[in-house]
Amino acid sequence: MTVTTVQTQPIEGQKPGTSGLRKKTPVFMQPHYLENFIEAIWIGIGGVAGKTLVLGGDGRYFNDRAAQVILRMAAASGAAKVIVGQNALLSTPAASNVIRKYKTDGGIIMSASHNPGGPKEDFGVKFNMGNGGPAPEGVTDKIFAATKTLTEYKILEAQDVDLSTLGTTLLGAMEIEVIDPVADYADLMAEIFDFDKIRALIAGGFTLRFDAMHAVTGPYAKAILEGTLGAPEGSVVNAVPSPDFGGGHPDPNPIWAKDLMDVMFGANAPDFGAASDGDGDRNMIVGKGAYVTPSDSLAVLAANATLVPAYAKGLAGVARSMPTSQAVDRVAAKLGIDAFETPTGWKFFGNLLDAGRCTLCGEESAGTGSDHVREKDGLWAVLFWLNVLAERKQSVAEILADHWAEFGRNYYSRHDYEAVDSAAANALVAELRGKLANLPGTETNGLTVTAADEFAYDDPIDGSRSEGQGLRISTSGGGRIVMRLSGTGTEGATLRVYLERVEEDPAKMQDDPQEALADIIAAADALAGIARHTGRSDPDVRT
Ligand code: VG1
Ligand code: CO
Repeated sequence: MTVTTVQTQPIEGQKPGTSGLRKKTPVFMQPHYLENFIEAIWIGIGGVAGKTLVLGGDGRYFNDRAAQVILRMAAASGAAKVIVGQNALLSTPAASNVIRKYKTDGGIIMSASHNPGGPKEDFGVKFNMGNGGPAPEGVTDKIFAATKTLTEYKILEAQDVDLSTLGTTLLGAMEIEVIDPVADYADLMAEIFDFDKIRALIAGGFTLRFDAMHAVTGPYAKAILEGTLGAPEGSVVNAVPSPDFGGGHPDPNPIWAKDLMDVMFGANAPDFGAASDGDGDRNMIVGKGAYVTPSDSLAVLAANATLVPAYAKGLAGVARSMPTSQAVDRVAAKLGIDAFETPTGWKFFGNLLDAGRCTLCGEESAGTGSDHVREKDGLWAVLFWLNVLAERKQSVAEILADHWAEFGRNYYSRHDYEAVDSAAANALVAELRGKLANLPGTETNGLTVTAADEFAYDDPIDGSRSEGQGLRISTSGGGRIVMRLSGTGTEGATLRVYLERVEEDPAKMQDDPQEALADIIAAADALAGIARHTGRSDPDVRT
C-alpha cells in the first residue's frame, strides 16, 4: 500500500472550542477539511508515530467515513495501533475508559455531542489525552497553531477497513483492533455501583424510563439497565443510534427531551426517568413529577456519595464549572472538603482529577462525572441515582426535598439566546465587561450588586491561567448572574445567561424557578441590555 503526501493549505477557523472542533457537516466534508485538522492533531501532540490511539464516535452522519480517513492517516504517519469501537461507535465516556484501561496514548472522538446530526447539521472531532480527558488548552492551542501553518498531510491509499467485525487486522503496518464498544464500560460500572441492590430495587417493582434520544447510549443502556439490571424490555426507548438522531436534537433537557418530561409528569409516570445526549456524556434526571436540575443533581450525588461502593470512603473534593450553581459548594462546606470552581468545559477538571484533589465534578449543562474516567458520564450519573434510590428507598422528589431542607435551595436557570448575530453578541459582552468595575454598590431592580468581575482560572496543579471565562455579577440575597458566549455552537453566537439565587426559608422550597428568579432575570436584562442588543424578548431555551 502506498502512502500519498497530499499538498494542502491552511483552512481558516479550525480553532477547537469548548469541546473540540465543531462545524456544520458540509463544512467538515469539504476537500481537505477533516484531513487538515487530523494532521494538525498529529503535529499538536508531537507526532503519532509509534503511538496507540483509540477511535470512536457517536454514530452521527459522516462518522463512518471520517473514521476511515482517520485510520488511513494514522497508518500513513506511522501509528502503531488504533483500538476502534465496533462500527466506529464509542460513547465519549466509554472512549475515555478505553483510553485509560489499555494505557494508550490518547484517542480521537468523532462527535458534536448534543448538537443535532445529519447532512446539514453538525459534526465534530476532539482529541483526548492518555489520561482519557479532553486535550487541555496548551495542546488545543498547538493544534490550532498547526492548522494555520500546515502544508501537507500523509494518507494511505487503501480500501475501507471492515469495522463491523470484532478482532484484529492490519492496515499497512498499523494494527487495528475492533472492540465491543459496551463491554469495558459495562465492566467499569459494575465495579463502581452496587448492582445487586439496584437489581433488587427493580425486581421489587420500581419502574424506569431511559430515553437514549436515538443516540449512542442506546446500546449501553439496553445492555446495562435491561440486560444486567433486569429492567423490563422497553424501559430504554429510542435505543437505536441513528445518523440524524431520528431528526431530533439529542440534548437531554426539558425542551429537547419533552417526550420524557410529558411521561414523567403524566398520569402513569414511572418512578424514574433519565435521558442522555448524542455522545452519552450528558444526563437528565427526572423523578415522578420532579425534574432535577443538573446543578442540584451534582449536589445530591455529592451529599449521598458514600452510599455508592466506589465512593464509600468519602470524596477527596468536588469541582464545578463557574456557571454551575453553588449548591454543591454548600455540600462541600458541610462535609469539610474542597470545592473547586473551573471554567466551562470538562478539560479543566482533568488536572484536579489526576492529582486526586477532587472525586466528583459537574456542570450545569447536564454533565456529571467522577474520577472513574476523564469525561462527564451520562449513564454513570443515572446508575448513581439508581444506587442512591435503592439505598434510601425514597422517591426522587423526597430526596430533593430533604436535600433542600438540609442545605437550602439554589434556585437556578439558564437562558439561552441561540443563533444571535455575532456582532451583536460581542457588543453586549464588551459593553457589560466595560461596566463591571463600576457595578459593585449599585442597585438594579431592588438588588444591590456586591461583586462583579470577569472570571479567570489559575489551575492549582499546573499553574496555567485561562482568561475571559465569563462575566459574573453577584447580588444581595445570594443572587448571581453569569454571562458568556457558547464555544460549541456552529451558527452565529449563542448567549448563555445563568441565573441563581439561594433560598433558605423552609416555606419557600417548592416555587417555580422562573418565578423565584424573576428579580434576577429582570436585573440581568437591565444590566446587560439583552433585549436591546439581541432584539429578542425571550430566550430560545430555558433549562
Ligand atoms: C457547552 C456547555 C458546557 C459543556 C460543553 C460540551 O459548552 O455549556 O458546560 O462542557 O457544551 O458539552 P458551551 O461553550 O456551548 O457553553 V458536550 O455534551 O456538547 O461535549
Ligand atoms: Co455530549
